[in-house]
Amino acid sequence: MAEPVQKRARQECSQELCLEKTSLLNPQTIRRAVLNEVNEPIVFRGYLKGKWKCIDWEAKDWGKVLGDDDLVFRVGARVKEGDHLKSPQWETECMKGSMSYCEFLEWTKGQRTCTSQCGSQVNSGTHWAYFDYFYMKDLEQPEHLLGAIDWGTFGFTDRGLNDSTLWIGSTGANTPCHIDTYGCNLVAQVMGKKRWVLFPKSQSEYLSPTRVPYEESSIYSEVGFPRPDASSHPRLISTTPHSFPLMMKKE
Ligand SMILES: O=C(O)CCC(=O)C(=O)O
Repeated sequence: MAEPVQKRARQECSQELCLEKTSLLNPQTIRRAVLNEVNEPIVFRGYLKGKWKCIDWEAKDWGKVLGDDDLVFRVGARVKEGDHLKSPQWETECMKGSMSYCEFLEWTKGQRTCTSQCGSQVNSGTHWAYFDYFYMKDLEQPEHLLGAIDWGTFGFTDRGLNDSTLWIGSTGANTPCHIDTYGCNLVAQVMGKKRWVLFPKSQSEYLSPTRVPYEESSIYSEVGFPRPDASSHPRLISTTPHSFPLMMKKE
């Protein structure tokens, strides 16, 4: 049942700009387009190369930024091939696990387990871990990131570490589908890859919207992404999502 939706979800983003075109754009034009002119996702492929220092960073460079501190990860079960979810893995129902960045990298390679807050041992074959919503200003040494990220590249010179969050996840890490009611987001993929599935606002009703306690600025979908069981949400079939991978390959 989920198959038709997943097939259509492979439709690529309609506003995809590649390096040749983006080098002609200036940051003010981008800002205007993002805030006022474009109502669909825009992907700037290759745009940050040579502009943001951290694009060339490797894991060891992020290790310097993140240090040996314990990072708190949201931990969820990986969905097995062929399985479909009747509902999302709600963030509040996920386990929590603490690891330093270096321990996390070992965990992703299967070299260690992680003890969740409820005492169970989780490994990366059966679970994903997501260090999420972490404000860069709250890093032990945020100065490492000064000059390494620069939203001025998109015309947002007024945005910096105070407004930016860091997300680090393993295979399968995901966030329940939601709409943030406060405006738009800029996302920079600086390492690895992540798939985004975005739905036109006008199709919100097909996604079984619901409110989650204490989440005032977001409306969530009850659909079980990333592997929805479409039979539980028959109106999903009427949606036309934009789906695109963001990928940062190291040369
Ligand atoms: O990247 C994610 O997993 C979720 C990001 C998010 O919640 C957002 O950009 O609104």
